[in-house]
Amino acid sequence: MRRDGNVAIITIDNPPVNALKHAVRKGIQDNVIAARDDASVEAIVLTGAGRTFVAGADITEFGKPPQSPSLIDVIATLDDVKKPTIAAVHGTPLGGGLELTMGCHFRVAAAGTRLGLPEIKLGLIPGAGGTQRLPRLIGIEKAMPMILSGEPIPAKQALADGLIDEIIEGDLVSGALAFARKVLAEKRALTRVKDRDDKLKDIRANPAKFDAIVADNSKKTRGLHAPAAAIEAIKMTLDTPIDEAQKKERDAFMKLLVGDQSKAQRHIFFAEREANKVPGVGKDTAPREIKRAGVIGAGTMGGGIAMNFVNVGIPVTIIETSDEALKKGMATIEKNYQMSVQRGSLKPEDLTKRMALFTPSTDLGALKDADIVIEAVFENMPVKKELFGKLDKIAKPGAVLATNTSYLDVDEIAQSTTRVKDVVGMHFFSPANVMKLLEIVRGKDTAPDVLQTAMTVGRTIKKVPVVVGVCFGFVGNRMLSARSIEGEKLLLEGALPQDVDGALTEFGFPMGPFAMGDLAGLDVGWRSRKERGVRNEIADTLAEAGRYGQKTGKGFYLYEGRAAKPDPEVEKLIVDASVRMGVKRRAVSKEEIIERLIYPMVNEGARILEEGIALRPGDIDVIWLYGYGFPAWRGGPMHWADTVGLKKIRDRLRELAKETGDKRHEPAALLNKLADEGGTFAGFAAAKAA
Ligand code: T1G
Repeated sequence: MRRDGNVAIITIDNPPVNALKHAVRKGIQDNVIAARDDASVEAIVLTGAGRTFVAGADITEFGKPPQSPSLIDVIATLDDVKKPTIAAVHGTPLGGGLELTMGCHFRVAAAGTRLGLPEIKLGLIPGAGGTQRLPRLIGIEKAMPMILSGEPIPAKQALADGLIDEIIEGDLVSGALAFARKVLAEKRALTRVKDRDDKLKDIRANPAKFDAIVADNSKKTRGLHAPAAAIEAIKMTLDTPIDEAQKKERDAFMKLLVGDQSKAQRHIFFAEREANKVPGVGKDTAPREIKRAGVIGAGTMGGGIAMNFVNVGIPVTIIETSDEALKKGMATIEKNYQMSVQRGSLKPEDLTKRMALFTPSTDLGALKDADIVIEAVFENMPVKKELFGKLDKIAKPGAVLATNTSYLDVDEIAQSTTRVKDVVGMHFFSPANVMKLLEIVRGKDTAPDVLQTAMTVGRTIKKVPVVVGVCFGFVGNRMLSARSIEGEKLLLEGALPQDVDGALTEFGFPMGPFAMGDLAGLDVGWRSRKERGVRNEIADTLAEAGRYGQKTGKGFYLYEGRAAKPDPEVEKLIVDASVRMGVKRRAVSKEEIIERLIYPMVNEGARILEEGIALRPGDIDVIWLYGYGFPAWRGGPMHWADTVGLKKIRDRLRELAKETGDKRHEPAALLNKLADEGGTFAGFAAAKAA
């Protein structure tokens, strides 16, 4: 704390994000009391040093014995200060940080500040008054979407909504001091947020409006506990005195805190940040400068990849083999942007600006100035090697050469150039302009600064980059094929597509494997299997019958528009296949379907860790969350396996291996070891990190 005349300035300084650990809470409490009781202090400014005001409670303290004062105590102390208190915020005041500001009479923010209550993303609800105070400041209609989405709002909107009182241009603390003196000079009323109800009057008179707001805001909450708890808490603003309501809010918060869902989502929070830490690629490894990108291929993947760069203002040279293919590719890109304009998520003038950043060409030579080139051509090794050979002669020295291959050997592709150090895999997921995951495939010769560049580019284009090693299918697709093989076997043994998909969507996936196959197109997998000389009896029989999925109106399902309906023809085809394959059909339970689909994935995940293809179990979890829709509230396959128990999974796999003779089910050595020791993947990760 320091003084500026009659104003006390309390500065929180706990890098990197001023998290509210115990010492910080105590420090605020002690200084607020000191300033409160000092008659020469006429106003108090609370602010934060470093890159942001308080970004929330200290998540690393969760689950540990509570230490006093709690955040609620600190806010209650602020509530009772009878002189103006002003929170001066910048960066990302989030969660408990925003709740702290709502203990003050006024809030001012630096331009560019983003304010929010993201607790829902951690499977929690605001636990220090946020569900009661935010509606009092901005009304329930504005507060509900903020709390249920967890998304922050910009300062301009916060000012318009009444969350903050002023935006400070220039130095924040000087602006806050000027604001404090204005309040003193104008003898402004010191209304505590907890006493505000002007924004609640209307809805208290028409409580039915509450349900309408809930209906508007509670989509995509299937299986989640926190959204319902948040709605219940916000509802108390209609009729429950705030002190009582805050107690109930806290109880609901504590109940979620000890629940599996929040533990899983907190695991993912830290796993995502751990994934940025790659051995041999330190903070001192500078990325190469990327001012212009090149993309080879303007098909579904190439077009989506190129859009990512243009969306963040990086110009792209996009190459196709013919004018016709180029025109088709560019038309698809423009159509995608027009859909965004129609949805209102893109301004028409921005569409024009983005399209202007593309340089379409059929001349590979046009890539000579690109700082990074990403190849997204047909998934065929000879084609890729020939292309990288040509690229090697065209690309400028220091250009990063990346392949978007989904399965193939990045080292072998690199060998077709004279600059193996500059070659890396950048595996995007379809639709590439939407899916957040980016598997960065580290070749045996890939230079550390090339890896750093690929990761930095990944974050710049708003992806979640995860570094993996070279093997067939890398991490995600390798585990996916373990699941797909089981899916096919379950159909032969007695399940139907809707049974398997139903079990996985109930488990929390947005879509099951067979509906996903129909969306991606059954012909894609069929052609690639034919090339590799392998066969999926049922999927290939469907494709041979011209049933490619949604694009032909029938696949595993019959499609009326986008609605999938079970098709008796498919059931007959599956039963015939069982007879043909000599498999006696039987009833298959949901529990068995989940075990058969996910246990082999976990087993493959353990092998992937043994081989060092993935650095950490958490990396695998992040890959499955952002690439394959694994439910966040289950924390990813490896975290989920720990909640089930590795011994249970190992023992079931052993049984399966015995029953089926399928070697793939033989438990991985790491799984065996952890199961025998009563260990967990989390424990394995901690031991490795130590
Ligand atoms: N607690 C502990 N550590 C945190 C943290 C937090 N709240 N936030 C960030 N870190 C660490 C992070 O692990 C990383 O560590 C480093 O800070 C930089 O973070 C009662 C109970 C603020 C937008 O959910 O969203 O308040 O890896 O890499 O990209 O109602 O961090 O370097 O060792 O993410 O610039 C609510 C969480 C908590 C916000 C900055 N708050 N944080 O992003 O940096 S619940 C949140 C973020 C709560 C109350 C409840 C982001 C950020 P390391 P970073 P960034």
